[in-house]
Amino acid sequence: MNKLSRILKDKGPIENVGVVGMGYVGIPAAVLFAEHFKFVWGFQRASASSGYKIDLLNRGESPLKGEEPGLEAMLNKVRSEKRFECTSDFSKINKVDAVTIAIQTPFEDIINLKPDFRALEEGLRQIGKYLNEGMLVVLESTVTPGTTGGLAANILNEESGLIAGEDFALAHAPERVMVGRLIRNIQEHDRIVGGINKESTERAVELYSPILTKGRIITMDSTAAEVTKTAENTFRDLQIAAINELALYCEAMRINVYDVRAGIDSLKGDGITRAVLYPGAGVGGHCLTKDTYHLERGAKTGNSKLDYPVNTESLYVLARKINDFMPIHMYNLTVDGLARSGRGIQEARVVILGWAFINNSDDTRNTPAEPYYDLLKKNGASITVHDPYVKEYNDIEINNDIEITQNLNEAVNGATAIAIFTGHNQYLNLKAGKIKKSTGLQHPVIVDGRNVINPDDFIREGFVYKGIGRGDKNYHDII
Ligand code: SAJ
Repeated sequence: MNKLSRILKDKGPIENVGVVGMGYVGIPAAVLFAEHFKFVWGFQRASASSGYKIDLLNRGESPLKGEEPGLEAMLNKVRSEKRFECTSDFSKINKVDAVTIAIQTPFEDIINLKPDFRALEEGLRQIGKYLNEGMLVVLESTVTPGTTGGLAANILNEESGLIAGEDFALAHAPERVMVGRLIRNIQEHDRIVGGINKESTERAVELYSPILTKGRIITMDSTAAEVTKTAENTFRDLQIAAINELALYCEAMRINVYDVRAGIDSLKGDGITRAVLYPGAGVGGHCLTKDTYHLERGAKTGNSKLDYPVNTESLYVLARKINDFMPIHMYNLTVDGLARSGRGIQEARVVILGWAFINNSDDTRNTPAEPYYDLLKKNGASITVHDPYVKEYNDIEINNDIEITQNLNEAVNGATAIAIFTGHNQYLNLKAGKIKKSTGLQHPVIVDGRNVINPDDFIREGFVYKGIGRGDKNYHDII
C-alpha cells in the first residue's frame, strides 16, 4: 500500500466538502454535496462583482439568473439543516476532506493560444495555503490538457509543501452543465473522473458517486479527462462548422441546404451515424468558442512532439474560423440584399433581431451578433438591436453600451434591412405584411440567420430575401 493509500485509509471516508467558486457550476455542486455529505463550505471571494452572493446564498437565495429547477428548494433545505454555509474565509478549507474548484478559464489570446488562468491560479493558491495531508482536490473548470497534473499540482505543492499524489489526492472531474438544467445535468450526465494517479481517482469517485442518479462514473487519468471535456465541445463545434460550410456551398450552387440536410439525415441504421446539425449566423457561448483552443494548446504543449501534416492548419481551428466567418457572411448577405434593393450600407438602418447567443435565453457571451454589429458600424450603417430577453449589453472592448429594445414593432419601424441572429420563439411568427408596412419601403431586406421564417411569405410581400444555406431563394425575382 503506498503512502497516499495509507493516509486516506487512516483518514476515513469523506465527510466535509469545500467548493471554491460560487458560480453556475459551483453552486449546484455545493448544494448536491450538502445533500449527501456532513457539511459543505461554499467559498466565494468578497469581490466587488461577486461578493454579494455570500449573503444571498446564506439566506437560501440563488444568485443565478433564470429558472434552475430544484436548486433554490435544495439550497433552502441544506441551509435549514445547517449543512451548507457560504464564506469568504478560505482558511476554513483546512476543515474539509475534499475541495472542488470551478472557476472560469477564458482565453487571453487565441492566436497565441494564451489562456487567462489568473482566477484559477488564485483559487488554487488559496486551496494550497490551507491544504492538509489526505485531502482531495478536484478541478471542475475546463482546462488545457495537462493543467491538473502540471500547473495545478505545482501551485498546490508550492503553497502547501506537500506532494500531489503522495500526500493529497488530485483529480479533474469536468463539469457538463447547461444553464437551466444545472441540478439535473450533474445528477444525470455521466461523470468523467480522472485522477493524477489511481488513489486520486478512487478518492474522487467516492466524492462524486453519491450525487449521481442516472449518470454513471467513467474513470481515466486526469489528462484524458481534460481531453475528453475539451474534445466533446471541439467535436460539437466541428459538426456545426461542417454544416455551416455545406450551407455556404449550397448557396453557391443555388440549392437549399435544408433539402440536403434532410437527405443526409435519412441515412440511418446499421451503426451508420451522420451528426448533421444546423447552419446558422455563428457560434457563441463560453464553451464552444474556447474549448477547441484548450485542446489545441494541450496537443501543442504535450510531452511528445505532435506528428501532423506539414504546413496544414488544425482541422479543429479551421472549424472555429468557419464558424466565426458566419457573422461576416451575414454581413455579406445584407450588403448583397441592400444592393438588390438599390441601397448602399451607409444609407441603411439595419435591425438586428436577437443579441443572445442561444434561443430563448438572455446569455450574450461571445454572441455572433457582435462582430456583425461591429462590421455594420464600421461601414456606416445605423443600427437597432432587438432582443426579448437581453435588456442591456456593454461592449467591453470598445467600452460602449449597446442599446437593446424589447419593442419589436418600434424596432422594425422604418427599417431598411432586418437580420435575424437568434432563433427566439418571438421570431418564429413574424408577419411579412405587417413588417413590410412598418418599414414603409417597397423592397426592404430580410436576412434569416436561423431559418426561422418562410422565404416565400416575405418574397411575396416584396422583400429582398437572403437566408443562410438558401441558395434556392437567395437569387429570387423581386416582386
Ligand atoms: N449552434 C449552431 N448550430 C447548431 C447548434 C448550435 O449554430 O446546430 C450555435 C448556437 O446558436 C450557439 C452555439 O452554437 O450560438 C452554441 O450552442 P450550444 O447548443 O452548443 O450551447 P452551449 O454553447 O451552451 O453548449 C453547451 C455545452 N455543454 C457543456 O459544456 C456542458 C455543449 O457541450 C453541449 O453539447 C451543448 O450545450 C448542448 O448540447 O446543449
